[in-house]
Amino acid sequence: MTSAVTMNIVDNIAVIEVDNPPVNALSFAVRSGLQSCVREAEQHQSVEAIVLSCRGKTFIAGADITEFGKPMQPPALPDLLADMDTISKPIVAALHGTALGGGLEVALTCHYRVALASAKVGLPEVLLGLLPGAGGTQRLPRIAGVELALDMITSGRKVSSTEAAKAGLVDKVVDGDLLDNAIAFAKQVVADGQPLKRISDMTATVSDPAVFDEYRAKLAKTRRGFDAPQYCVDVVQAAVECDFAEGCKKERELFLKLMTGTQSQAQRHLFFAERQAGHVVGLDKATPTREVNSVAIIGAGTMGSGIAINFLNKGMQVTLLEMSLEALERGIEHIYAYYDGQVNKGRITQDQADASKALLSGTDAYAELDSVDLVIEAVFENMGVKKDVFTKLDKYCKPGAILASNTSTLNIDTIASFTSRPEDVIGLHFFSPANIMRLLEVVRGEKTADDVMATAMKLAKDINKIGVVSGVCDGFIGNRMLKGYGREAGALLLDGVAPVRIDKALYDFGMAMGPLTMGDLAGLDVGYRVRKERRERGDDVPVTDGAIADRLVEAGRLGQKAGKGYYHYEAGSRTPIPDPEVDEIIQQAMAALNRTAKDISDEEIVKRLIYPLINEAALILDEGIAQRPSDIDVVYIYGYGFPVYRGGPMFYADTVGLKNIVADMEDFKSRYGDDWEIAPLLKQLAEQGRKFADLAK
Ligand code: T1G
Repeated sequence: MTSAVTMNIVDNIAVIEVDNPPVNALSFAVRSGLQSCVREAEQHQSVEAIVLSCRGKTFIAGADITEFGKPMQPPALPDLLADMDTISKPIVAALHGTALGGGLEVALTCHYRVALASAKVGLPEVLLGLLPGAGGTQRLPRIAGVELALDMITSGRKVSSTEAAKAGLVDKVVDGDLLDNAIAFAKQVVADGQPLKRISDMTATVSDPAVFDEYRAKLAKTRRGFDAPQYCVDVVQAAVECDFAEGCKKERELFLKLMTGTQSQAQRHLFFAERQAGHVVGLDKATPTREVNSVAIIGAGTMGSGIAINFLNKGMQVTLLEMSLEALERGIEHIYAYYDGQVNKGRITQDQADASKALLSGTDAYAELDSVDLVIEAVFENMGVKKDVFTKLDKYCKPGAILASNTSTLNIDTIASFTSRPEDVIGLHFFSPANIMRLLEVVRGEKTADDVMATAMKLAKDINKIGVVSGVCDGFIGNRMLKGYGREAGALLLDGVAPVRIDKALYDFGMAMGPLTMGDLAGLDVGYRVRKERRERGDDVPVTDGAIADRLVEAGRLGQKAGKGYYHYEAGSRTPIPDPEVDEIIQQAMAALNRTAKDISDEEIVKRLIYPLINEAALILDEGIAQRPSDIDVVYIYGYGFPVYRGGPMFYADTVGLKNIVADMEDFKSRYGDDWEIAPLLKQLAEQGRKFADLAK
């Protein structure tokens, strides 16, 4: 027994209880405590059966991820479970909360499972770049069938106790007191005197062995570049083709291979990075938050209506304000169409859709916003328009209302200065589509109040976003870093590298899509207007900046929305098709700028796009715009399609080695000029042989 695991004997039933907050992870103390308690119960004459339960909010939620990468103190989980598998007395697991990973593997080693109706079970190891490493890949197919096992293990999804019961994974679903029900179940098992239901004695069968290769082909598309999902299929197949011991050996071999690989280290880094992002440096965790039950969105365009859906989904009153009644109607129709689509896809019921729609109202009168708790402005990216909006908000909104801007680049402090309450002003930068993308940049103005920050970070969690704190600068974190990425894509075009080669190199690196396809998706006219405005106000914008993109826009090639941009798009299709007209435009631009084609490798293409992200991030960290390197990883994973299995730009930089990056950048500087000026922090860390991870806080 240890403090984390205790045992009491009640009416000849040994009740073993795990108490290791916050999620009863299988730390060394829990593993050793479980081993000693189960052995003691086996030896104890009066004990007829064992119930395994947990205190707190959940049954065991998995191995203790903080122990990964460190020497494993015995008993390792597979050894503990092998021990439990020899117990001759019935063991009943009492499941509540989320029995996940090693927690479900412990439960599967028990002979029976009793679960609260609200409980969920799952094997999410694949989301950490791993596979279940303690018999889960061998037991789950045996008890629940190969198809469900493949689904759960390759997706990592949680399954409700009701669905689990249907599959035979759970023996009884109960309401009311879980422990009482589990003890009663154990007593009944003793009374029935049936042979123990040991899963390792069962066999796993599959009706059509082709299912494995079908899964491999599907995962090669949906989980492109990830190793773990493919290995998950291999070990489930082993559960069918091998005996239990052999299958466990195969599982162990592949588990250790993944555990020591970069992909899992990257995904475990992101697991903690997402959670760390929620901690605001310098903000007391006890900072009170303001009540937010009603929200107004200014602007009923694509962003405004997408933002509105986030809050409607949380059951909040949403008022959509738009000066043009026609645009207001369009915005409301867009939102209604979203909910109708969700019903048609079977994701929500008609009643749920109607309830969400009922929370939505529209107006063109600012005076009607006098009682809302939060306003989010999502109007045209022009400071004059913002000034008009925030002046009115300051006039009509109640004291204490939070006034947020969804601006993607404009200065939040300037926007705050249009009001008499700059402490209530904050940036909430959503990413399009705003109801789908999980990233939310929370831009802290110079005068933004602590409780407004705390409220915004809590709100992000409430609407299932990942809030990342950003300071005030042009482009905040993500878009500011994107500038160098886009600049180099343009430079490579002027070096005679074809659009399709640039995009393929970055797609093969793991980006969701290449930079030029992304430009066509976002619309080339956005950047065109920004460069035009900057040139008109006399900013120094190099002629090479947008040299190709501007010519494309002037030729009416605005991107996907125009059916053509860097690529041609057939009507109704998003598939980019190389277009000779674009090649012609590139040739003209090269001639006009006296540029000649260069022989550039795919490796250099990737470095010339990814290293500017890393370099700009170093400047962003140095200026205190981002709180920590891992926050920048979260921004790029959740906002820009950076490959998850590379952990984000900063984690990736550490795996490449900062010294190597600086050396390449010095070479690029000698060949391509001052755009390759190396950020002082990057140079300093490289010289000191340090990593970005050393800056974590
Ligand atoms: N190990 C260590 N710490 C963990 C943890 C874990 N498995 N899970 C959560 N935490 C910490 C988390 O970092 C946070 O800390 C706090 O608990 C609350 O988490 C052999 C190898 C269970 C659904 O992948 O999915 O078993 O920030 O904010 O929103 O086959 O945590 O407060 O300091 O997420 O209520 C498999 C991971 C492991 C489950 C609860 N298990 N956890 O969500 O709280 S690998 C998992 C979750 C494994 C075996 C293999 C969620 C949750 P802090 P939280 P939540």
